[in-house]
Amino acid sequence: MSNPTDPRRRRFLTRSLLATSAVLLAGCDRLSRSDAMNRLFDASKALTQRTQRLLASRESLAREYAPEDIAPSFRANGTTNPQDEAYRRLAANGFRDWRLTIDGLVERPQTFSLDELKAMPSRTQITRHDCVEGWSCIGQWTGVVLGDLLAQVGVRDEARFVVFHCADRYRGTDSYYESLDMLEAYHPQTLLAYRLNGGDLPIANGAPLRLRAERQLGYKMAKYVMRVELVESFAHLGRGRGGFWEDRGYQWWAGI
Ligand SMILES: Nc1nc2c(c(=O)[nH]1)N[C@H]1C(S)=C(S)[C@@H](COP(=O)(O)O)O[C@H]1N2
Ligand SMILES: [Mo]
Repeated sequence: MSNPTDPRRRRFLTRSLLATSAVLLAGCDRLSRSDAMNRLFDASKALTQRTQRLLASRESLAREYAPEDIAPSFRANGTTNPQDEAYRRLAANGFRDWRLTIDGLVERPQTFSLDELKAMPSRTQITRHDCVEGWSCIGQWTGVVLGDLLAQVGVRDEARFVVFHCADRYRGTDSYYESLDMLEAYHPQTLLAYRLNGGDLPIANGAPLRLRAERQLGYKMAKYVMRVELVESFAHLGRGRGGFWEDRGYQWWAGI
C-alpha cells in the first residue's frame, strides 16, 4: 500500500486533479458558450422547480389545531339521518352487521367489520372542515389511514381514482358518492374516520365511517361510506363527473 502522505503520491494526485478540473472547466466553458444549450438548461430547471413546487404543495399537510380549538359541537350538513332501508337496519343494530367492502382494481378484494377497522393502527387529528356553503368547524377525527387499507388490499397499477360509495340518497334523489386521486388517497391525513371528538361518530356526521380528506372542501368528505372502489375512470358512475355534487356543477378538484 502506498502511503497517502508520500510526496510522490501527493504530486501525482495534485497533477491529476488539476488535469481533471481543466477538463471540467473546458467542458463547462463549452457548454456555457452554447446559447441553445443554455436555453435548454434554463427551461429544464424551471420545469423541475415548477414540478417540485407543485408536488410539494400536493404533499403538504393540512393545518392541525390544539384541543382548545375544537368547536363545542360539530355542525352537520347534507344528509344527517339517512332514511334508506338498508342503512336504517344496520343503524338499529349498532352497525354490528355493517361491513366495508374494498374492491375494483385491487389484488385482494376484502370486507372489514367496524371492529376490524378499529383494531388497525389509527390516526387522530384536529382539523378544520370548510363547507362551500360558507361555514367552517374544527373537530378531532380518529380513523384508519386510507393508505394503510389500500396497502392491505393491494392497489393494481391501472387504478387512478378511489371512489367512495355511500349509503344515503341525498334528499331521496341519487346515491351520494365521491372520488379522490391516488395522491390524495395516500396522503397521510386522509382517513376513514369512526370517531369524532373522542366519541363514536354520530349518525349526523356519517356513522359508522366517513372520509376525511383534510386538504379538500367538505363535499369531498363522503359520509356513510359502504364501499371503496378502485377505478381507472369514473365515467360510468352517476353522471360521470366523479361525485354527487360534481354531477351538479361543483369542481372535482376541491383543494383548499
Ligand atoms: N354521504 C354523504 N356525504 C356527505 C354529504 C352528504 O349529503 N351525504 N354532504 C357533504 C357536505 S356538503 C359536507 S359540508 C359534509 C358535512 O359533514 P358533516 O355533516 O360532518 O358536517 O359532508 C359531505 N359528505
Ligand atoms: Mo358542504
